Amino acid sequence: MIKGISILRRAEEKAVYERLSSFFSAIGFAPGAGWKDAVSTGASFLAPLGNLEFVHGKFPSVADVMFEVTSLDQAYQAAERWLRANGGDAAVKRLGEPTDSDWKARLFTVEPEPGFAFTFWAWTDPLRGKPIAMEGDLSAEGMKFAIVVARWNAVITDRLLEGALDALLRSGAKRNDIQIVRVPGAWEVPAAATTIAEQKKVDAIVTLGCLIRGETAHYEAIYNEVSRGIGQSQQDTGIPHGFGVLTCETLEQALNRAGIKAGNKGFEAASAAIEMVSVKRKIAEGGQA
Ligand code: DLZ
Repeated sequence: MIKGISILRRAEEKAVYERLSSFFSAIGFAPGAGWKDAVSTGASFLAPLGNLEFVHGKFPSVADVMFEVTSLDQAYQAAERWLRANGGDAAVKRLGEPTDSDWKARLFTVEPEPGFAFTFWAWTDPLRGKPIAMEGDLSAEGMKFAIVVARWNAVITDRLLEGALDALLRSGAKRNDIQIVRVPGAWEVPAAATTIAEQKKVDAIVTLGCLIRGETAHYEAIYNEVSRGIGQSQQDTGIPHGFGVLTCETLEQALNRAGIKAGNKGFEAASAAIEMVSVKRKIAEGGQA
C-alpha cells in the first residue's frame, strides 16, 4: 500500500542545505519532522497532497518538481523577498517571470540555489483546484501540549497515553514540549485540564481516561460530567482539548479502543488536538481555504 511520495534532493554543502531549508520555510511550507543522525541531516517539508505525473505532448518548460499554491502572487513575492535577502539583485535573477500555461494556470520557476530549480503554479480560474474547506495540518513542530491522563483503569489509560505520545512525537512535537499530568480518575480530568488551559502555556491539551460501566450507577454520574467538563474547559479557555476518554460497557471494548482492534483513542485525540491548533491558527490569520 503506497502512503506518500518523497522527493529527495541531495545538498553536498551544509550551507546550501540550510539555504534551501530557509527558502522553503519562507515560502510557507509546513515543516515535517526531518531527521538528524550520525551520518546525515534531513529537513522535510510537507504538502497536503502529492502526485507523480508522467507527461506526453506539449508542455511548458518547468522544473521536475512543481508545487501547486493557492496564491501565485503571494508565493512569487515570498520568493523574491527571500532571494533579495539572500543574495540581492544577483539572486533575484534566478526568479523567472510568471507566465500563463495552456491549462488555465500561471506558473514561475525559481532557483533558490543555483542548480536547484522548482516551479510554482496556481489555477487562474478561482474555482479550480481550490480546496473546498480550510483544514488544519498535522505537523506538531513547535507546538506545546499537556496530556491529562486518569490512573483508574491504568491498563487501558497507559495504552492511550502511549498512543497520544506516539501521535505527538511522530508529528514533530519535542518530548520536552509535552507535559504529562496524572490524575486519580476520569472525574478529575476536567478540573486538571481547566487549570492547565487557564495558564495558556500550552497550545492544546489531550484528555485521556477510561470509564467502564460497573454494577453501580457511578458510571452514569461520572461520564456525563466528564465530557461536559472537558467541553466547557475547551470553550471557556479557547485551548483545543482532544477528547480521549473512553466510555465502554466492558474491558474488552476498552482494550479494543486502546490499540487492539479498533485503533487507539489516545492517538486519535492527540491528532485531533494538533489539527485544531493548526486550523485555529489558520482561521486567526484569515488564511485562504
Ligand atoms: C469511582 C470510579 C468508578 C466507579 N469507575 C471509574 C472508571 O471506570 N473510570 C475512571 O476513570 N474512574 C472511575 N472512578 C473514579 C472517579 O473517576 C474518581 O476518581 C473518584 O470518584 C474520586 O473522585
